[in-house]
Amino acid sequence: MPEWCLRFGIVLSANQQPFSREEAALYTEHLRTLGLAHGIDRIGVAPATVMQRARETLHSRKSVGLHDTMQFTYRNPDRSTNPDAAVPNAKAMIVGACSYSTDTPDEPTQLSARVARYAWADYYEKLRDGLGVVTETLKSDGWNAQVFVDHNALVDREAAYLAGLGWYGKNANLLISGAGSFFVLGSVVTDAPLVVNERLVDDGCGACKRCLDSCPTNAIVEPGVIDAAKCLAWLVQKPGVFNRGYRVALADRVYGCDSCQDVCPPTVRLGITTKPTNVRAWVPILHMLNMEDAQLMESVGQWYIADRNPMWVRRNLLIVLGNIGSAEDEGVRNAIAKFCTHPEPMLRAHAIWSAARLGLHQFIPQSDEDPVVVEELKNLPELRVG
Ligand code: B12
Ligand code: SF4
Ligand code: SF4
Repeated sequence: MPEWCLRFGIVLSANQQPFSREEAALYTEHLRTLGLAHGIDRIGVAPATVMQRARETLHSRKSVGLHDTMQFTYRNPDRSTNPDAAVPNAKAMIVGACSYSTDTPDEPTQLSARVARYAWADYYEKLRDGLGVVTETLKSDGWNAQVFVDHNALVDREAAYLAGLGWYGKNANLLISGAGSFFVLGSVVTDAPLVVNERLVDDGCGACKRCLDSCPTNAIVEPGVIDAAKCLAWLVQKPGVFNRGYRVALADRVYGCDSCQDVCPPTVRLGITTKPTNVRAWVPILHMLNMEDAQLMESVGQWYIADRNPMWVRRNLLIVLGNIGSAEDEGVRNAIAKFCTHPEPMLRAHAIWSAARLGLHQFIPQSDEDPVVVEELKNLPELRVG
């Protein structure tokens, strides 16, 4: 029995139902305080009813193809919007937000590719740990509870919105009130009858539309609506040939994209920012291209890589090489030469694109037997200027 319960003379275990409203409010506050004390920056509580709007949005976006080939929460919208499917008789979702805003470290001197902020460190771990403490407390009081962080079984943003943590920005991210969008989100779904939020946060974007104007691929097709087929954050994760129309726009990004948040006034002005310790904002391109599979996968840690296949990381790095490498650099020339004759056609194809961008036509084969490479040879890009 927690000390504070004894203090209030309250017994709050699952076999002592029903709670009075006052008891539920005290217990809810206790859990919130616990989460905040364990590293979570913001906590709210949402009702665990079906998230109807998110369900309809998932279905409608899927029906017009805005999900491209993404699975995640789109795989089964009726499940990912139903907390009851996650925990039987669910009553509440305790939603946590952890900031991933960190001062930008100095730019490295070696040729490097950019990593999006949410992957500079494992911010999800901190959130999972904090929500884990809340879950263990609920369980030890006899309730059923389960953590969902970035999980296909639950839409995190809508849960956070319903918990009153913030509003949907035009860039589709959830902006935490007074702190912007550099936050990862997750929930504890529980059958404990907690006091849930009843006040949703009003839109805070107003007339601003900076994110729409700054998206390098015009992927924000309407305020709050992303066309995944154009969004670099998805294209770097999507398996297969990287859409030729967006390779130049990828610029130096190897994983994720921050453009629509880096320009967002509340996000850059109000974020809960910490000093950069143990963060990795860039990765060394040539060094990574020379790594063996196991070493490469270990070095990308928690990144989402389709089928955990290192080929997709190499593919992205090769495109970045074509965008920012120099033909004068011996290391760049060696990498392009090596990958233009690589046994894997997918990698040959992207190396050939980069070779053409850099004017290294001496490494481009005249012909190839693989259809993916043949297609690439038919569509060589112009020489990069600048
Ligand atoms: C699929 C997915 C993606 C996809 C698609 C993103 C998308 N916008 O749907 C891709 C791979 C592109 C992606 C990219 C990113 N993602 Co992502 N992604 C997810 C995932 C797995 C599911 C999201 C989902 O279900 N989308 C479905 C649609 C229906 O949701 P929605 O766009 O939010 O739709 C709502 C709004 O449109 C709103 N709405 C309705 N009407 C209106 C009207 C107006 C005017 C507005 C503004 C809004 C609005 O209601 C809709 C329903 O809820 C979640 C994790 C999870 N389990 O939830 C993480 C998640 C959403 N991603 C996250 C992050 C950090 C990112 C990136 C910032 C990473 C990066 N730097 O590269 C980018 C941001 C890109 C962007 N601008 O959205 C965080 C978001 C945190 C936050 N503060 O919002 C999440 C929650 C992961 C986590 N657990 O922290 N992601
Ligand atoms: S993540 Fe990048 S590509 Fe995707 S909507 Fe934002 S700015 Fe556009
Ligand atoms: S850039 Fe402006 S419009 Fe876009 S999410 Fe931020 S405040 Fe809203």
